Amino acid sequence: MWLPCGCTSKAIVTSSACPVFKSYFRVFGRWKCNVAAFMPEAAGFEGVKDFSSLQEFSVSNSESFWAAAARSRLSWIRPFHTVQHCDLSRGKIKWFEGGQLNVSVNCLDRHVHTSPERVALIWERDEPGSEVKVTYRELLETTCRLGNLLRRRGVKKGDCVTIYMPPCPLAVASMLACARIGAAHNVVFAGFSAEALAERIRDAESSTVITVNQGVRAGKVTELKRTVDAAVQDCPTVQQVLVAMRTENPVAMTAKDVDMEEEMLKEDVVCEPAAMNSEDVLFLLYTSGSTGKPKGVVHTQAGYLLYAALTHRYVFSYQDGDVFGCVADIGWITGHSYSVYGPLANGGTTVLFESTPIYPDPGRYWEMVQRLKINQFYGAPTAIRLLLKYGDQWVQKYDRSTLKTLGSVGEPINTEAWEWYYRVVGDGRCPVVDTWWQTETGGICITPRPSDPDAEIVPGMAMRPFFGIKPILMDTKGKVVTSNPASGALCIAKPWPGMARSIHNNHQRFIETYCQPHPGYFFTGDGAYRSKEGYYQITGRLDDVINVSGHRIGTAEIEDVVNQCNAVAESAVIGYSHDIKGQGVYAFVVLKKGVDDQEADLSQQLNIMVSKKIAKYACPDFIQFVQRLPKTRSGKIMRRVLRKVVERDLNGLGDLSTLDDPSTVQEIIQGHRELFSKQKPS
Ligand code: 6R9
Repeated sequence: MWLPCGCTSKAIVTSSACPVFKSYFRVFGRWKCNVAAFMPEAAGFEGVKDFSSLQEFSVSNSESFWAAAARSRLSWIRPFHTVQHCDLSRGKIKWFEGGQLNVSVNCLDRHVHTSPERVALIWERDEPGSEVKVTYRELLETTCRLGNLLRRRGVKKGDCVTIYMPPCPLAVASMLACARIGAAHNVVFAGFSAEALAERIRDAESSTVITVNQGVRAGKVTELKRTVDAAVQDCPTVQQVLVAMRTENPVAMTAKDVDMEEEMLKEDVVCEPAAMNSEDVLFLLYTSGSTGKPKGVVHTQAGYLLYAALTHRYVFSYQDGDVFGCVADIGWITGHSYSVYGPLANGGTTVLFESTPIYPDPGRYWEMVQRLKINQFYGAPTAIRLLLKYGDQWVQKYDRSTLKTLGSVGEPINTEAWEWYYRVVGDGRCPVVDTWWQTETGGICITPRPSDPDAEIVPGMAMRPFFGIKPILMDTKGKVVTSNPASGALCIAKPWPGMARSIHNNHQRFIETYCQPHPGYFFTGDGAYRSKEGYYQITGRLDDVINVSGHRIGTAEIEDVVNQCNAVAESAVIGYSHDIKGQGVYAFVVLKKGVDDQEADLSQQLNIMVSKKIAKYACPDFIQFVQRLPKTRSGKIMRRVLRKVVERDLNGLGDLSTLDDPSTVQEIIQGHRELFSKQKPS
């Protein structure tokens, strides 16, 4: 399971094989002599002469490194007295204690002082060519009005506001308005169903929800407000729903609803920022784990913001004046860190992408790059694989000469997609950074850049740890593997400021999931391979989490829904390798005795249930009805066997002697063949 996937020396792009790295070297080569030009704080770090020694310093002198970065890159209301106070084995993580700051001031006010008319947001609306630019001054004013409105309507420091909106300036203003008044936010991806939304609102105990009347995506209108109405019925804590208008179509308003834009007009454009402690909660973001219940990952103020800002600047070589194009939805951590917090903390210009890669046609991204003059493009392998299939002409039609860095995130990027991204999209000019990280890590942890300007980049490998990150591999006996090459469970040996602090209302689950598997280390749940050069390649999850188009979903979450169907006795869901989505969802379903529903009807019913209770992306691509599931004598479903059947690796079925009844496997193999021959995945 930890095998390196296709990393051959043939695929390695070295500086000599590839002209981009030579030119990169020429442009940035000078900092080799002057590391302080690259990172001003480094002038005060003893013995730091080049990138490698800076990385080493950041790990071995992490307190000095992070203290210097926090002092120079954040604006503090009150300085911190303790850099870090952490004990990973007990799940205790505190950074910059004693310090007070306001995240919205760091993202807005300080830039308004220096360049109020600089563009903060470019809202790339679904309708191509209708982008809206928002300056720092405008974004601050909108945020203040909204902050005042929330305060007037009773939202207090420490409350948690749920935001159910597509990427748009008002969504960003909502996040920042919460930060301004000291409330936490809980952004829920606007593709989630009413039930999934309700579960997250309840767990976050929100009394306020912010939404829009309707969403618009790929030319289609979605009834977001109606979804909120349905969700709120099951959420006794909700007292008010603020509704903004994304389209001109009026929607039915209930007694709880507030016309957000109308009310904002009544508010002042100045809003006193709350002084927040470094370790107060900034936001919750729900993500999937290996149980059926999503986890509300907790991030706090100063450490998160600093880490998002530093990674944004250095991984992508972001320079002042650049236009940063992260196409992730704000409902995911990538949207939080690299559409909102990182770029805004750096005073950058960031794109909010509302559409899809193929709307109105497969040239959408590159037409946007040309029109908005995007300098850094950050997207997901699933989209790259999809676009690759449409052919190079959709890319070549457009001028991409502004591009300087291309980024990839969310799942492993296969060599073919990486090469296409590099050669066709980037014209062989732009470094491609395959960035590994998680909702829990807050920001990018393993990435080819920053590194020495002439350092090689290997396709499909995240490669090198970011500043302050010390990755290690654990073997199956729980011992740290020190040799290379090696495979193992990926852990991080030291705390860093951007890491999650807890799981909302369940700190014990935080400890059990991340701290206890390998005491003293942060356990990521991913497997990795380390090459003989010491480069990391992520090989996938080790737990029952699958990754569909870069979106995490727990197999247990899907099973929970499937099992709710009256006709279903039990089920087992696994991920399988999918050409475009990275992983697809494959469900094995055992029906109750005596059920005589048509399988096709049942499949459709199950798909509807999953999309209604979770989201469309979680729907099974294949549903195989089976008589029995392979189980051990103690009754545990052997998903390993099911995976091998679907991977057609019958030689790899392994030891079946612990199975209660090995003949089930033959039935399943036969059923799988039949299903594959008659059904195309949806
Ligand atoms: C940022 C984000 C995290 C999981 C992570 C891993 C997978 C993310 C990856 C990658 C291989 C990369 N993942 N980046 N796998 N190479 N460059 O995606 O957060 O939604 O929490 O997912 O995604 O399995 O553990 P999140």
